[in-house]
Amino acid sequence: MKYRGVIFDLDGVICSTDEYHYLAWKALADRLNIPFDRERNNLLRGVSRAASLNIILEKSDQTYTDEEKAALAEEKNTLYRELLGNMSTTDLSDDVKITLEALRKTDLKLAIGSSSKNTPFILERIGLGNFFDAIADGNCITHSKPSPEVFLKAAEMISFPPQNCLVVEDAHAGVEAAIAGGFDCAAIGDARDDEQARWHLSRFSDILKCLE
Ligand code: B16
Ligand code: MG
Repeated sequence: MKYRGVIFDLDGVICSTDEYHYLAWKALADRLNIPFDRERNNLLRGVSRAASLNIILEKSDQTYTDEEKAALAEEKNTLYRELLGNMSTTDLSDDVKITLEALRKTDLKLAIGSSSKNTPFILERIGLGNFFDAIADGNCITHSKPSPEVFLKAAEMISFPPQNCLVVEDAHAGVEAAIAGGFDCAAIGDARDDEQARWHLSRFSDILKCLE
């Protein structure tokens, strides 16, 4: 088998925290009277918190100082973490759970490659705190997707070169990051039809077909 490792994006792939990101950004945008909807929200997938805020503020007539932006990002994160607090093991779908269990029985190394600084908290909430062989996340990178940094770090952690790792992504920025890093990418959800991806998944369990 070509692949020795699988690197999963977290938000939108392993769990649906993307909905909580949307709700928290929407509440902030509404408070600031900035137009924001689900379509615009898709631009934030895989993008760092600070870069996401800048995308939202593009639709504002006001300018914000760096201090004000930091406070707004903090406000969103507080709201987001409140929503995350309600998550539990029931937020892991059966499709994801059963597939991960099947993959765990193989020799494949399994890693997370996420832009989120909340990754450890989320994994703990959904009962996957000790599941993965390596976790590369927003806390250990300086460039967020579409830079390949987070995936390269994950590959380094599991000691396989990009050519032997499959990245699973739901964001166009993430697919771009994977390709830039020399990885094959399996695209799902919002990015499913991304032409740069090698595989197009209708559901998480379709990963098994890429690994045959
Ligand atoms: P945080 P992923 C990304 O996670 C989200 O898709 C993106 O919407 C978010 O802005 C980013 O994490 C940073 O998240 O504010 O929790 O640090 O898709 O790369 O797993
Ligand atoms: Mg994602």
